[in-house]
Amino acid sequence: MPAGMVETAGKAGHAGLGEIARKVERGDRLSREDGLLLERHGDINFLGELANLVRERKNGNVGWYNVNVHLNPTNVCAYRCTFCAFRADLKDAKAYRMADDDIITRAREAKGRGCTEMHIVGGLHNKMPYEWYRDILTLVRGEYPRIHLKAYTAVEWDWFERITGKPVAELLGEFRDAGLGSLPGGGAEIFDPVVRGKICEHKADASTWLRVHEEAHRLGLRSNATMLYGHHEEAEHRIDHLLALRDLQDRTGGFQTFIPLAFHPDNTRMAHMPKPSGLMDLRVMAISRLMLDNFQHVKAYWIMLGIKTAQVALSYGADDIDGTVVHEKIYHEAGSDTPQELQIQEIRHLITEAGREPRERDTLYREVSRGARFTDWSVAE
Ligand code: V47
Ligand code: SF4
Repeated sequence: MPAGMVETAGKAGHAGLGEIARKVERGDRLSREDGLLLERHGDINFLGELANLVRERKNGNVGWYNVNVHLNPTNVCAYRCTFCAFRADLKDAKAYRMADDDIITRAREAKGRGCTEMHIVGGLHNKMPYEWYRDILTLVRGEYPRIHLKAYTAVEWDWFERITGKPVAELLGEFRDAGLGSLPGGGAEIFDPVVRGKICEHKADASTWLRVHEEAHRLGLRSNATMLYGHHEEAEHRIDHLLALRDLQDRTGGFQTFIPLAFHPDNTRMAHMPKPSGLMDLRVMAISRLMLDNFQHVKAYWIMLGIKTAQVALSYGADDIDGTVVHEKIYHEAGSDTPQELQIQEIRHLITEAGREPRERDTLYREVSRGARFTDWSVAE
């Protein structure tokens, strides 16, 4: 164990921390008790140093980013998560549903910007059949066949199952034929049933969320995982959430990246609550990196963390800051003040300034090279 870590473990003042540092140094798995000890007694320097060790062991000095675009086809949603500033009822003034032509325009824009990925998520529209969601993929691919479609969270897949009566494996297969490339990690929130009942009582429960991802992995589709923190949850709920993800990853190996999501209270029914602090953001990032020993990547989603924290997070466990993220709506409705589009040069500069080597990836973490024209891109197989 590097000498500095013994010192910071000592300063943090709990005998068990030294043993945790030794385990991380050896590459041993941390237990639930270790996770709780880190939550309760690990100081930020100690957590950061340890998480950085794992981050560099797994990803060297690379800071990954991608060039992507978001599509939120509708904000009409049958559910009422208390943390959601995005949703609308069908008749609300702010309710929208994108027309096919608008979707095609977005696909054309994505092509013109050289995007390698479109991230598609939205509300659970109570009047639209599942075919509408499926055909969005067909429309985008019709316009821009090369783009990777990372589409629909486990909550949406559960909704499609409910409205069609078809098993999720069949739906995933059908959507894959329409162009589905992978699943985003949203909808996981916090798995604990009591906290989940407070913040998203209608949503697919933990076992359903995990089952959908397991089915996707079984079919060879990769997916991401998230955790929403900084609301009603306690340390033990965060640790148990991470352990449930780690268990599934042991069985399938299908997760690519983990993304901790900081709660943004503005314009939500939880607007009275404070935002998680910068310190909490870094602590959750570091502890996630330490507990998820079988995840290759941890993402500091700059849209939600803010650019400054995302930069620092690259030394607290994160190896990826996501992308240029044009047209993101979910966080911006909830008070995120990051610019909606961060240009590539800026992203590369942010990563370099953080002491990391910027590297563009596609959704599946293959390195992307650009030709003389930015829109001429290829991936290393
Ligand atoms: O599940 C919604 C969160 C998620 C708020 O897979 C909020 O690469 C904070 O999952 N405050 C959707 N969080 C976004 C998501 C995501 C983002 C970036 C990359 C990937 C990926 C996935 O957004 C929801 C929920 O947890 N969310 N409202 C809010 N007010
Ligand atoms: Fe609907 Fe998703 Fe918002 Fe929940 S978080 S209300 S499921 S749009």
